[in-house]
This record gives sequence, C-alpha cells and structure tokens, in this order.
Amino acid sequence: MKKRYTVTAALPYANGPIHIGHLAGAYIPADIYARYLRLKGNDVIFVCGSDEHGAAIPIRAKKEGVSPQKIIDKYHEIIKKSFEDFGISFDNYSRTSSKIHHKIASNFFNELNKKNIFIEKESEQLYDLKENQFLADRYVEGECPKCGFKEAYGDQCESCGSSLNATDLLNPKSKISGNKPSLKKTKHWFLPLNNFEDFLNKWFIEDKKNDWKSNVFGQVKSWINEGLKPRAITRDLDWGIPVPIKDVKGKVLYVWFDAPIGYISSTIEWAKKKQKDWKPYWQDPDTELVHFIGKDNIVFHCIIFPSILSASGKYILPTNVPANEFLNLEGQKISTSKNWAIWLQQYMEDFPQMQDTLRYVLTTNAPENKDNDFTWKDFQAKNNNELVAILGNFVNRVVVLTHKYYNGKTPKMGVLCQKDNKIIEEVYNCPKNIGFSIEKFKFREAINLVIDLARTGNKYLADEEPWKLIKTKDSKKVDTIMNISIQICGILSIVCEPFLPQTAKKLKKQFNIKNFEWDSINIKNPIITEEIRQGSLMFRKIEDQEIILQLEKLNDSKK
Ligand code: B3M
Ligand code: ZN
Repeated sequence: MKKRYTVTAALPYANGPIHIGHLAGAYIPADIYARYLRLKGNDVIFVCGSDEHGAAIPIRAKKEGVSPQKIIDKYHEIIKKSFEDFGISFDNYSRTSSKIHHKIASNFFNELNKKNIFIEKESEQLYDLKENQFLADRYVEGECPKCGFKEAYGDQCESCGSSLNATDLLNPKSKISGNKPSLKKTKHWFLPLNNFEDFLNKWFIEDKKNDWKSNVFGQVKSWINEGLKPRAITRDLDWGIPVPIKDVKGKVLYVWFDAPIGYISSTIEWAKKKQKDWKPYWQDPDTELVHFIGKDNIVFHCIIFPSILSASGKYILPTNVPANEFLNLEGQKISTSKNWAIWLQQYMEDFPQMQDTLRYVLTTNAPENKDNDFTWKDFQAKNNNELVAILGNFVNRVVVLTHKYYNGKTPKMGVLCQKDNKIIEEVYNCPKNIGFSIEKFKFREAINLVIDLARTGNKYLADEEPWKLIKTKDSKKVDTIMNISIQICGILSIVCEPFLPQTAKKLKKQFNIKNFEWDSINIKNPIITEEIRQGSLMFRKIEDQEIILQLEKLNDSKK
C-alpha cells in the first residue's frame, strides 16, 4: 500500500565541514530509506538543512576571527556540496537562518506561550565576569555528572548522551576566557517536561515503541522513568532567533527549540517551491514521520520535540527514530577538535568518483546497534574483495560474455531445468527480503543481501560454465544461462539504488533499464530485453600505497 512519509535527517551545525561519522550516523541511513520508499512508489519528502544557531556558531566565528554570518554562509555551502557529492537525495536542504524558519519558529513559540505551556522563571546561570557574558550551552565545558567525561558541554554530554543543564557540570570552565564561571540571575522561559510525563508515558512506553531500536527505546524509557525536569528554551545570547516578545532584549530561542522546527520550515520552503500543500506531511495522522539522527540527539527527538509537537495539538508525532550509535576511526573517537576524522571534501579529492565505495563501507559497517570502527584497511578490503571482486566482477562477466556470444543482444530464455527454476525463484525473492530489512532499519543486513545476490550470480555462472557449453551443441542452454544472468544484473541495478546510487545509474544505462519500481520486479516480468552497452569497469581496485598514504595523513594532521 502506498503511503505518505516525512523523512528527516539531523540538521548539521554550520560550524564546520562534515565527516564520515556524520554520514554513517544519520545521512546514509536516511538516504537509503528515502530512496527505497520512493522506489516503492510512496509519497516521500526527505528534508534537512543547516543548523545555524546556538553557541557553536559564534564560538567558531571567534576562532576564525570572522562574523557568525560569515561562518554559516561558508559552512552551509560546504556541507550542502558534500551532501550532493555523496548523493544524499534531500528534496530540500534549507537553513535555519532563513526568514521563513525564523517566522515559523517564532510562531511556534508564540502559540505555545499563548496557551501557557511555558513557565517563566528567574534562575542563576553561569556567567563570565571577564567577558561580561552568560555562558550558554557550548560556552561552558566541564565534567559530566553522569559519566565523568571531562569535556561535556553545558547542555549535553557527547560521551554518554545525557542532556544537561550548564549548572550541572562539575568544575565548569568558560570556553572564552578559561575562567571559572560565576552565577548570575536571569529570566528564562522553560518547557516544563514534568507536565509531559503522562503524555510521554502513554505515547512512548505504552503505545508501541518496543518495535523501536533497543538502543533508542532503552535510553528514552530510562529518562522518562527517572523523572523529567523543566528545560529552559531560551538563552542569553546575541546569536539566534530573538525571543518574539515585545521588550525582551538580548535573549534568543534555545537552538534545540528552533532546530527541529527546521524540519517543518524546510518542508514549507519545499512546498512553496513546488506549489504543494505542506500540511499533510506534518499534520495528517496517516503520514509516517521518521527522524534519522545520531545517539547524542535522542533526547531532543524522542522527548523534547514530541512534547512541543503534542503541545501544539496540530502535529503528528514520529513513528520511529532509528538513531545510530557512534562510528569510531581507527579505534579512536572521531574528534573535530583533535582533527581525528575523515573529512568528506578531502575524501572526494583523494578518491574522486568513488562516493559509492564510501557509502558501501559505511553501510556494511554502520554503528546500528553499537559503536563501530572505520579502518582504512577494512575500507580497502571491502572495496577490493566485495565491490570489485563480487559485484563489479559479476556485471563485467555478464557484459563481456553477452557481447562475445550475442553482440550485446539479450538472448531469449529457453526451456528451464530445475536448477534454473530454483535460482530464478531465489533471485526474484531477493528484492522483497531486502525491502523487509530496510523497513526494519537493518541497513547492514539489507546491503549484505545485495552483495549476496551478486555472489549468487557469480556462483551460477561458475557452476554452469556457459563458456564450455558454447563450444558444444547446447547453445540454447547458454541462452538461458545468459538471460538469467542478465536479469540478475537488472535486479541488481534496482536494488542497489538506495545504497549505491551512482552505481545504479551506471548499471541502468549499461543495461538500458527504464524507471522500474521495486514492486514491479517479479518473476513474470523480465527486466532486461534490450541491447546491453559495453562500459568501463564499475569499481577500481585500491592499492596498498593509497591506504598507507591515508593513514599517514590522518596521523600527521592529528592535533
Ligand atoms: N545540530 C546537533 C548535532 O549536529 C544538531 C542536530 C539538530 S537536529 C534538529 O549533533
Ligand atoms: Zn556523560
């Protein structure tokens, strides 16, 4: 049954370029999911945009000695380009500094404020006496009271994922002056999450969420069970969306209040461009809303944003939030400040045209249920032993043999023996099974099924040995073997699209495949009937020297 889906991927902070951890955590899984849903013929909107508010931006601006506006303009473009390079198929990539987003987020605040959802209260907040400034969120670092991690931010610990208040940190230090902060009274608007406990208990715990990923479900359940406290949703900062109340000066909306609303503004921006109605994507209860994020964003997407949405009363709530754990690099945590990362722009320079290889490795190795490690050796092995030796090799053999025996024309299938029937059955069930895995957010399992299909093809050719039969009188048999092999290539070109879009495009061109929907792959419907083009190899081998170079580069640039 066709459905409507709103798929979102976390809005990256426009305070730096993005690396493989970002891709693996949110963007590749989201893109696989969105592409698959589209191939199934669903009505899908896949939105994202740059997160351009919060303390992270002015902090970066200060470091680079430029204005915050310069920072967001620069990184918005860089990030957007990286997403394009890697084939992340957003329907809209917006930015939270846009006029439309400021308007939508301010309206949200006003609407909830009018409904008396918030509480206004004075509290003591951390203050840098030397800089005359409140230390919101990332302006302060200290020890996480939950796990002891030394560099936790004022709003969140990136190590254990806990959401914090700046005043919870042990031994806090100002990020600007390095001084120990003092306390100063200031007024803020709070979202009393304690008032949402009943709602969350019902929506999250009672309803159905045990079909969610266990890492997500367990974390959210334990937060709800621990009891929730009011969270400030405004800040004393001069960068962000001004609190939309007359006479309130120097205060902005908390970045985590406005950023998720960015998904809605991105949808509205898209709808305006396409002259469509955005409302069904956010307000029709039949729409499935799915947020793809990294584990450090779980609390915001599973507790705070749903509470805000439910308070407004008009919006649907997420059907699922398949958050990933973290990807490490060569056994160590990826770190921007230590420059321990593989930056996407750099990758593109070093491995031009090899986006799909990275997509492949990050998917087979995705941190779906636990943290996982990326190593350059594994990257090389997966490229050489799987993409080149299995997928590339199978397609190449089929193309070469078809040209050799039939001048590139697809032969007709002859009489089928039991063995042929068995393989046809197996092969044609494959898209269904891949689909099941994708629908369960098991992308590693799904991509392994794709490679298994190519493996099956290779084995079939090796077992049947058409190159021996062609020399005998049994040429009809060869027609059948080659036709089946060609159909396998056709199925591969469709089922690999969510994972390897560039490869799918090449395959479709080579095998003359028009747009084929996922569900129309069935045994009675041969995918390829036309002439097959000769083409260049789909994947290239990666040499040891290239990997040695990458490892040197990584270690040399570490700070
Ligand atoms: N910008 C945090 C992050 O990059 C944040 C995500 C916002 S999603 C609404 O980790
Ligand atoms: Zn912690």
